[in-house]
Amino acid sequence: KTHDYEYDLVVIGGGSGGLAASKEAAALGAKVAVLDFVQPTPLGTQWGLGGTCVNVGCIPKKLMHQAALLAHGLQDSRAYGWQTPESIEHSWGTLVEGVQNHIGSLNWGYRVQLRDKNVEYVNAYTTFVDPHTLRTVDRRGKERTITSDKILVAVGGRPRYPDLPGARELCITSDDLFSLSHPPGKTLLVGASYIALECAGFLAALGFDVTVMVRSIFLRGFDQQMAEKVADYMERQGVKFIRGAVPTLFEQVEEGTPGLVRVTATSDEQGTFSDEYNTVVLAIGRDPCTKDMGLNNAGVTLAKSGKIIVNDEEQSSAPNVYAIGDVIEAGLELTPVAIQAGRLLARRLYGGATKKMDYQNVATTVFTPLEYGCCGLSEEDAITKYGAEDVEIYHNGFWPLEFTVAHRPESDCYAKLICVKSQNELVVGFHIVGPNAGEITQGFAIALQLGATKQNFDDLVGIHPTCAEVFTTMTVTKRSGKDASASG
Ligand code: FAD
Ligand code: NA7
Repeated sequence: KTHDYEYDLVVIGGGSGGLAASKEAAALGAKVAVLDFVQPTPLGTQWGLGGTCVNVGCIPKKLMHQAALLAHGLQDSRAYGWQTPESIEHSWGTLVEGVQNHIGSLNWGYRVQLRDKNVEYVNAYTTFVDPHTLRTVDRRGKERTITSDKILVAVGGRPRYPDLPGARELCITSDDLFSLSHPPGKTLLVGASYIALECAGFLAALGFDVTVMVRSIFLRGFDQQMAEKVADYMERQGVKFIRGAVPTLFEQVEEGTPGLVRVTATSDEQGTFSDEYNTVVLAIGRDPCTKDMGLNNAGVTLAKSGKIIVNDEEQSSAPNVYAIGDVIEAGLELTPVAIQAGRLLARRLYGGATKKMDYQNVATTVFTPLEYGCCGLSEEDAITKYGAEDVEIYHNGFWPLEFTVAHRPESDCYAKLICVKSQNELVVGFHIVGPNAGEITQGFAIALQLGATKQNFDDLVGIHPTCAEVFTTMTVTKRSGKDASASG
């Protein structure tokens, strides 16, 4: 080890992955700094330490999802005897204030943690000069050169803007939505990723007029039967979908908060058409923050996507430069994945550990009003991997007990297990659309990690009455063609 460098490890990016890695490395005795800088959105939105998840991702999203669940609860409440008025006002301002206050306390907490753990925090934008040398520029334009033995890139990504007139000037993204100072009003979401659907879901539940413009399919990469179920439910809850369409032009009709934007779009079916919205949220994917970082000065190879190519130890083509989180090619864009990869990397670098990050069987949940949780393979991927003949799919609709009294539909919720016949019905895919799918999926994920078979699920005794117990009593295979709808 060369002792000429100022630091053992400099982490670029103070988000989920970067903070976890830096704290772990410092705890193991390394001299560590974290360099984090948030470039404002075109609208000027900015935030504090903690990265995407805390400020403009998981945390505000889940809190607004909770606001949506409460709306559903208020609707159901009358059937349970609560004399809730038919029409109740929702205050967007109160919601945003509550959410932003919580985020503020988290930002503060992260700074305190870094100080307590002896990680130096520098609030500055960082670029590479060479593999061991970084240049930082702070808010006031002050420059500094920093050298480090090892460098970890954990800069994440930011929402992509389409190259269309008016997009940057008139549209917002998830980076602006959760702190929007005024109610969004009539809203268009462009894109059918989980971010688009989650935002559409909570906005509709809060009472806004919501439309989603879908280019092709819902939730690319996810099980398509489940994706359709999620979209179906949203449609019945009042979300409008324009399918097979893309925007071509955004024009200001009225200034103000909210203003009015005319969106022109095209689709095969409708040709060119337009409508006006108070708010347009672009959710068409995210780009890694690698563009102007001088990664080529360090000899770091990027994929076509702009993401960093790493080996199974998160090491880039430059031997002393590592990368974790949303910025790596072929990773998973999820907070716990970034955290786990960061911790394991720090332990390998400074703790003599050898354990590598396992990207298999990572569970995830789409927090649409009716949640969709999954772990393992989609039906499509299972069939590609094992062949249709070797895949056995067990499925069941279910009617949550809490839906009955509230007169909610019997056909909303659905569960599915994907098994490999030739491997003793090893369960390789777990899927559920229903209340609390996130909580349910988290628990069952360990069964998939431990290699559970369908027999293990059958041997499990259920907890009654729950939604999760559906997985202990599945008998109907898709192949049989038998009715798998909820039996009440
Ligand atoms: P980030 O958290 O993005 O942190 C990167 C940091 O680096 C940022 O602070 C950035 O400003 C900074 N930075 C960038 N470039 C530089 C530079 N050159 N110099 C200095 N600093 C720089 N994941 C889940 O697991 N569950 C969810 O429910 C969930 N919901 C989401 C909802 C939304 C709307 C979004 C957008 C994301 C959501 N995610 C969710 C994904 C999750 O937020 C990310 O996977 C996670 O934050 C990635 O962490 P990271 O450390 O890779 O990067
Ligand atoms: P994704 O998963 O990359 O999805 C982007 C969505 O936006 C998807 O529905 C796209 O439709 C749509 N899209 C992309 N470009 C356009 C344009 N130009 N016009 C209209 N619609 C468009 O997005 P995220 O970044 O939100 O998700 C990040 C990760 O989360 C992802 O990698 C998954 O692992 C989960 P398409 O299906 O391409 O037609």
